[in-house]
Amino acid sequence: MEAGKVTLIGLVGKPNAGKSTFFKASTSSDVEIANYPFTTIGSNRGVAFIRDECPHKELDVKCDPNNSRCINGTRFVPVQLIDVAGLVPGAYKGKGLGNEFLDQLRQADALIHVVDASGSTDLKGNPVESDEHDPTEDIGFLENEIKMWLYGILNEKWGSIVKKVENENNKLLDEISNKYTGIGIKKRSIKLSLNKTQLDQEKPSKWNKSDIVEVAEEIRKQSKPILISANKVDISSEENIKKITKKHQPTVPTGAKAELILQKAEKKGYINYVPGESSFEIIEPSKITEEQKKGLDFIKENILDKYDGTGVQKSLEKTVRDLLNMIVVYPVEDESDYTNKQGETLPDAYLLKKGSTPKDLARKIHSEIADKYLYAKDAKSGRRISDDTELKNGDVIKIVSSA
Ligand SMILES: Nc1nc2c(ncn2[C@@H]2O[C@H](COP(=O)(O)OP(=O)(O)O)[C@@H](O)[C@H]2O)c(=O)[nH]1
Ligand SMILES: [Mg+2]
Repeated sequence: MEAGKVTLIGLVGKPNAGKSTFFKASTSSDVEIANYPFTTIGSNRGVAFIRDECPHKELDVKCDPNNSRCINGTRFVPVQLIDVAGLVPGAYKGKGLGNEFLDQLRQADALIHVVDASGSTDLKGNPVESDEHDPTEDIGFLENEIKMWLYGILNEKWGSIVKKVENENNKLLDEISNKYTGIGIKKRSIKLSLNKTQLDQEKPSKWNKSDIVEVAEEIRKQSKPILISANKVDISSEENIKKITKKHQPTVPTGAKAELILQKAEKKGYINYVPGESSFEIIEPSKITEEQKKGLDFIKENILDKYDGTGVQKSLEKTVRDLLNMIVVYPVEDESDYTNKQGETLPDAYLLKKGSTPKDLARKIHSEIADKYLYAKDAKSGRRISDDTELKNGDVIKIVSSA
């Protein structure tokens, strides 16, 4: 993992599915962070948050968060979100906004596919009679677009790949990795994918089109894992939600518009509500109109109670925790009082892949600290830990380096 690289989630889907609503609901909450590690963030790029229990409670200290925020013992760890340009069928052939879409896709670590679960928009996002369109069609369509894009990159150079492998004894893995370097697909993902297909890696000249497509599909699964937000639950049939969930895992029933409405009501001081929670409290019933009360009751009954929240925060957290397999780790420089050089307590929270070691954490902080890594200490126990220790969620770690 590169130093300072922030996890990036792409919101994808056809027009009118609710991507921008989801984006706004995840990136415009009042949770501001002082020094977040991103410099420029364009109109369709924002910061969203993953919640973690802040170790300050367990350690009985007061924290001074720096790259994240702590609210009532919950740490909000930043990730980046891109609202990817609307996707239309045939994007991989350069149709519509295809190329812009693919360029943004390239940068994403994982995707949230926002699906209009109500079936009231067709495959291109045009409004149709409610429930006329089968939303499960959208799932295959999006996977196909990405798969065919990856296939196209390989297929274009297949002749030269074959030559390099069969005449020059190069490894197929290396040749395919070279073709995908610009897309940020790791060699490890390609290796896993190739092995899974059981195709003959010594004889790529024998492969037909469907073999290359099969490899592209495996690489898509490895490098761009997808979570589905079955959006517009407020106007969707339960049957549609079930159908989508059956076809794709993970799927999270979502009400992006409801999330936005709750946040607005919270900002106006009508309710107490924290994004991600499954309930809210009306602060002053006399302040809201009968109409507003009805709207809030509808959201409570049909979304929050039924699906345990609006699903927006859950989609983000499931993507990071379950699809990307990430944990939160807290590096410190003084393990006796959990501070950095400035004396700030538990200043930073980093997302790392499960299975990461202390050296991976060092790499995430700064390449120089990794290069001059000596050893690490678990601040909670005060003990030195071995270099191959797998870090756990909530660990507080001191890296000792000669940097
Ligand atoms: N009923 C309902 N409408 C929604 C929901 N989320 C988004 N919409 C509506 O769907 C339309 C398209 O939303 P938008 O976010 O612009 O979709 P995008 O084209 O995918 O970015 C707008 O009219 C939204 O208000 C939802 O959860 N429920
Ligand atoms: Mg939009």
